[in-house]
Amino acid sequence: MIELYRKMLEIRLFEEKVFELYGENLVPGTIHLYTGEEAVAVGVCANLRKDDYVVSTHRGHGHCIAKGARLDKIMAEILGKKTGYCKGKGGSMHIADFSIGMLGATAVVGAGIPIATGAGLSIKLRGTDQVTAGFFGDGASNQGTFHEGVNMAAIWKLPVLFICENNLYAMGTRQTQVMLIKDIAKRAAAYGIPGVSVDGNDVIAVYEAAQEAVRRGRYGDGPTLIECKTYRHKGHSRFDPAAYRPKEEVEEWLKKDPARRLKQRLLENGDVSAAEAKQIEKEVSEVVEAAVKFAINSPFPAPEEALEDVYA
Ligand SMILES: Cc1ncc(C[n+]2csc(CCOP(=O)(O)OP(=O)(O)O)c2C)c(N)n1
Ligand SMILES: [Mg+2]
Repeated sequence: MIELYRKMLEIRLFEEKVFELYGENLVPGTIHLYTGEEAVAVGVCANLRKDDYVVSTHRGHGHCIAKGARLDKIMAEILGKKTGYCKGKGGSMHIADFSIGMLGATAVVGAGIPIATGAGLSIKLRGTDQVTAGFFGDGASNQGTFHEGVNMAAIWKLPVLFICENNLYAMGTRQTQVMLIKDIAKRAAAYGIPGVSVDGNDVIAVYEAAQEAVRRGRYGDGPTLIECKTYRHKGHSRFDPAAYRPKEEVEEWLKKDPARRLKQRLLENGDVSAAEAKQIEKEVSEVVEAAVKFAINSPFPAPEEALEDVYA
């Protein structure tokens, strides 16, 4: 549980830095922060092995960090530096690291779902006991790719965890405006697979749901749909003030902050003392600081490198 807390904190403090650096005009392109949703990535990825796969989204920093990617290389990538995961040419929404099973992110909403299915098919064809976790939003679950990707994984019993991060909004559109159902997990019934809705701000609840889904995947029982109910603390992207959200709703969700909740639990159970919690915070913030330093001091790629690593 302490490790889960540390990981959530890593994502939180890392993104606070990204937000700051964006304000200083050091981040090319836009950013979509994961702040408030950390329990989803951390609870799921804590069940994964290094050789398991993750397919991410436009809101992907948390997935990368939870899967074990290096903070300094993610930060360098976000700042467009040569030392970044994609040599600074991918940026915030395109971080990949095949050596840890991070298959990458995509800015195209819903496009990662069939890729997760494809990774599941590759596992089945190779006959290993790996699994794939594909993350996507509530908005993405309304795309045709969701139906196609989940149905195919279901009929072929592929080892895929479909993780729907239901943060109640797709940009400024509320879930209730575009769906007549409340629980997206109910859609699993249409494909004959298990679907569960969990409190996505409770890292232990997410962990336990993912544990069962991973077990199913490894034993050849097929995919699972897990809907994690959560909330993004910030707007959709950097410049969205999120004026479409009622103030009381935001306040309600801020009270359910997943990192603070776990810290509270650890303190109440006596698993960590206040001093130990402080020490963890200090250590994490030092790692994040080092990542920022590394990224800022790294060079940009040279103009003549622009067409390298491009496939045609
Ligand atoms: C195919 C496609 N349509 C629209 C967009 C513009 N867009 C970017 S993010 C987003 C909302 C996605 O919402 P959701 O899937 O719930 O993920 P969240 O941002 O809430 O994490 C939209 C519509 C896009 N990038 N790709
Ligand atoms: Mg959403």
